[in-house]
Amino acid sequence: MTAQTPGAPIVLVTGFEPFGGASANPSGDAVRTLAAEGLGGLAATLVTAVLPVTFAGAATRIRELIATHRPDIVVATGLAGGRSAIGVERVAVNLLDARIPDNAGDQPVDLPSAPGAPAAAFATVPVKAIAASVTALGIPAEVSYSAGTFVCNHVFFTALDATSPHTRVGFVHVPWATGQAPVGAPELPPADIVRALQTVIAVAADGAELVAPGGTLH
Ligand code: PCA
Repeated sequence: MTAQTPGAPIVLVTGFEPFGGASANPSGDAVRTLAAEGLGGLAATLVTAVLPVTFAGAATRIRELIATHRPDIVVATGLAGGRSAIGVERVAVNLLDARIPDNAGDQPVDLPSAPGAPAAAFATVPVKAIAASVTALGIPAEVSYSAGTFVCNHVFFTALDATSPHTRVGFVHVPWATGQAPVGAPELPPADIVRALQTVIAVAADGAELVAPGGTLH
């Protein structure tokens, strides 16, 4: 879906369909809500898509979306079931190593995401500023240093590979939404996930990074 605002940045936001036997994926749900409700006042041309959880299909689709819409900002999102905080991914690796089959039954092992490309690439959105702004809303958020080696990482790496360095590209993993999580797994209210994504996009559009110590010790 596309909502036009002439002269404003073009923002591509993607989520995913359910996978791994689950009946819901909060990332796809949040992206559908964003398409319906907008970006909370940010002037932008919003393009949204819910991607299939297939290595081949998702990568093809994100390349097509980027070629068609030439976005200034790409924020791809996916579910990280088991995490309790919004995870602002800093690193995409050029590696497919699937612990479970994708929704097409493919299970690539130790293959590149983009043959010939470097081993890894960094997000080009201000990850520390994004995590701080989401945290300031009272929603748990952190910079994450691994988007895994499944379809989310593949889409993240592909989006970085398919765009020029001027494009701001980020990936955000979200926890289960309330009522969806397996027993004992952390959840966030769906409205918080949507609000967090609106903030991610606003801070990505602003572009300024926070200069502050971060990282992890292990
Ligand atoms: N999460 C998976 C794939 C789709 C999704 O929402 C991942 O983290 O790779």
